[in-house]
Amino acid sequence: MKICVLADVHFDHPNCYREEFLEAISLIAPKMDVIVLNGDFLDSTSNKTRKLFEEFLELAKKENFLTKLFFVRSSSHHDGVLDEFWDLAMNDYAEFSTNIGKVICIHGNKVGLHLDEKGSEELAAIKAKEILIEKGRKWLPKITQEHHVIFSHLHRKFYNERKRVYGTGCWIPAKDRRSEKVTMIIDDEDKNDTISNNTLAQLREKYQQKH
Ligand SMILES: [Mn+2]
Repeated sequence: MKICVLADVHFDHPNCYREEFLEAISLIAPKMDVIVLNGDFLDSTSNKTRKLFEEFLELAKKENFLTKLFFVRSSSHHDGVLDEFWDLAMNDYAEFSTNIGKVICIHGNKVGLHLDEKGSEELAAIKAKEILIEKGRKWLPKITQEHHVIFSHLHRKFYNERKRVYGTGCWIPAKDRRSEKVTMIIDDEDKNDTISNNTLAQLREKYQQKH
């Protein structure tokens, strides 16, 4: 199974790297089974946002990946417009059973993921996973150590294979530029590179049609 996770796109944000995002999604889409947009796909709830979103859906339809899209909701503040598009595949999380175990994608704000003063994004995410294992949430499946948990929201790329906790980047300017324009790909049949964070250059290398 091939799953792609893109998050914190903030598609209608004036500083969104929209062209690069569209290039990334167009490059990988033909090879993916599912494309998870893990929250904060949109930034505001204006009419302009609605129009841009409709344009994105048109493009997805034209390029035949509309049915591969799965939207994970973040907050009504950012993703409110999504609720008007009731025919899209959407939920507050996305869970998959793969050859490497269960994978769950959540937008961190929904489970209280935040950065405390001293902590790092990665530590905060590890802690958030531990709390989920301990206490759970009514609206979430039961989460165990074995789950690979993919958190968005902090706009920070990290990768902790041992703890099975991962952070996605964002498509607007970030504190650390290495967290910008990152595409996470899970390919449970690729033994060498099962979960990878890819820059646009790496995507071009891997997925561009060779002529
Ligand atoms: Mn965000």
